[in-house]
Amino acid sequence: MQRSMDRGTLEVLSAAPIPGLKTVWDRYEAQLPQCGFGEAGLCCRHCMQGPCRISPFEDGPQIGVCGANADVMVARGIMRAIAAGTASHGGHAKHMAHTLLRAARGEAPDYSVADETKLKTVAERLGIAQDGKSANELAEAVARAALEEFSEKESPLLWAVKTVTEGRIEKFRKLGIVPTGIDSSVAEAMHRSTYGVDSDPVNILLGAVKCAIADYTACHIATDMADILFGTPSPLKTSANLGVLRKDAVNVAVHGHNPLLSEMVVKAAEAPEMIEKARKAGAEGGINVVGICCTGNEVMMRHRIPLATSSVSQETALMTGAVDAMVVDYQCVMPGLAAISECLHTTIVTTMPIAKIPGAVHVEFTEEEALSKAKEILEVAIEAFQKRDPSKVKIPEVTSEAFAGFSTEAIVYALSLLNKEDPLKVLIDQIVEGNIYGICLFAGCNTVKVPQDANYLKMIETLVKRNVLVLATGCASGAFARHGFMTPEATKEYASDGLKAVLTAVGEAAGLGGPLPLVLHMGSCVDNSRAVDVAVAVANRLGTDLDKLPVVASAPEPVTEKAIAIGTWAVASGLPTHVGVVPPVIGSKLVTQVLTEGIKDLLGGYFIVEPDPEKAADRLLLAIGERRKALGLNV
Ligand code: BF8
Ligand code: SF4
Repeated sequence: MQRSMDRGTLEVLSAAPIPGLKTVWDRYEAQLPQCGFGEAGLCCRHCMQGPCRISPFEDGPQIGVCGANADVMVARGIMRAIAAGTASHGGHAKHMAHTLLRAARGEAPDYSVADETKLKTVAERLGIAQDGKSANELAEAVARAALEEFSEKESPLLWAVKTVTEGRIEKFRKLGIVPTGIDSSVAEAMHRSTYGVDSDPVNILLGAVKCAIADYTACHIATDMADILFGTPSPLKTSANLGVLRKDAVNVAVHGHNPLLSEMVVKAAEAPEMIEKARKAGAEGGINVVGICCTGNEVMMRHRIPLATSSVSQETALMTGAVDAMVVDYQCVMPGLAAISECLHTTIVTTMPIAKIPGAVHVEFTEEEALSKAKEILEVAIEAFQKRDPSKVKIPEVTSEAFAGFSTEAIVYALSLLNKEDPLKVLIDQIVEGNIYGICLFAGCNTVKVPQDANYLKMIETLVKRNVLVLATGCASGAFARHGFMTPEATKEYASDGLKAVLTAVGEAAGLGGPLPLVLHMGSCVDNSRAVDVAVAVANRLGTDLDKLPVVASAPEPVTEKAIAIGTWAVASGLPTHVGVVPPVIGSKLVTQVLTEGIKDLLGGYFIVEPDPEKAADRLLLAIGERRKALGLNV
């Protein structure tokens, strides 16, 4: 099977400096054929009377030892995946809120409020009084409000109810799925899905959606905290793909998710004494920080740090022989990296007490000593650089220009240049005219099950020909950035006339001297919350709800439990949401029916499961068309 569509990835895979290194693709092939029960969601290990499997054929067992049938097993499996995703985003968000609190109290001196405007906006949204409060006092109040969201409260999660439409909240209330705590929702999902608790599959699915709404809350908190601490992104130009690694510099790849770490690494790499140390070690170009995965997106959109590669191809960065240190925090960091680094000079630096890797150097990162820890990490990188073997360095000469940093605020600002009083009207008018047929948010990962990026590339081509405005986050951003789709040139080349005219008008008003990029980079996976903010603003401006808007979402190459959680809250937000890999639900007709059809009656959103990217794009266009028709717009 073709492994990737990315030239950088393919070049490294075909001509790695050390032959024989095994990657995710080799390990996947070794796993084939994968377990059919697992693929269908028909196995359960929730108790020690198991494992139980349900036969997809009528003559095999149809219930587990305890009596759980296929519907219960599949629904419980999905619920646990969402709980794990929520725990991950929640852990990230909590970490950030704690840091903001410590920064506000002067206990984390390397962090401070970088964006007071955002701080005030968030405080106002939460109803926190601002009179006479200093920035630190306000930050403390906001951080405390965020931390209160984690354990069980007596009231709904503030970040959920204050950031979505009233119509949504009303629907959630009616269904009894308004979460009252992020961590408590995870705990509830685990409780409900353990041996002998909830065995009504529809009730389990509603519980799963409730947990997914808690996940949304966590994502939104993470985005807000990051903006307050590090600034709200605005558009900037950088580059992407493995060609951003440099022969003449100490290459440090930041990989993982939380900008608390990557921000400090970037800052430390700019410190004159660190540059000097790198030069003394023989790296004339100093220190070159590059990003991988979501933390890469975070520093890309705030500091122009180039993006080396994305999740599925993370090992190829090491295989160039040019990465001196890969600095990781948590999530989407493959354990397989260690085996590759052992064959090279690269040091993997783990930094979090909850995420260690045998064979890595562990430098425990603390908020209290953040910058000095980041410098310690760079020392490790400089030391590794001195062991780099130039004969084993093969950096593909592949880079694409990429514009990043289209936060909600940046998008609204750009629109305001065309209509100061009512910026959203610009967008709404274009939707009404059909110059923007609809909006598609691409999110999620790259998977070994699809030639890397293939689904993204096929889908975008069809969508932009039909005037669909494309937003992207996470590894979806990475895919489009690496292929040159986040450029004005791509707009000129691929967008159809209506879309091109809109992107050009806004881009020129924003002083870009040309169109906006074809794909607007909205950030990391937690920043899917930014896309919701845009949609909510449009819905509120129109006095309607999210499930009426011609807005859709797609995760064409999803991998993680986090992606399942996000996909589910996209559906809860009212969006038709495409997934390009069949999730482990097909073992239950009932669960499949509820998630792809039945849920539409309850929440307006629904899943579209379609592995064929061309058909998927057509189905998204149909979903957009259906909504346009209902709004009385031309189809
Ligand atoms: O949170 S898109 S592979 S890196 S899960 Fe992971 Fe998927 Fe990438 Fe970021 Ni998101
Ligand atoms: Fe089997 Fe039920 Fe135990 Fe699951 S919970 S392993 S289905 S007995």
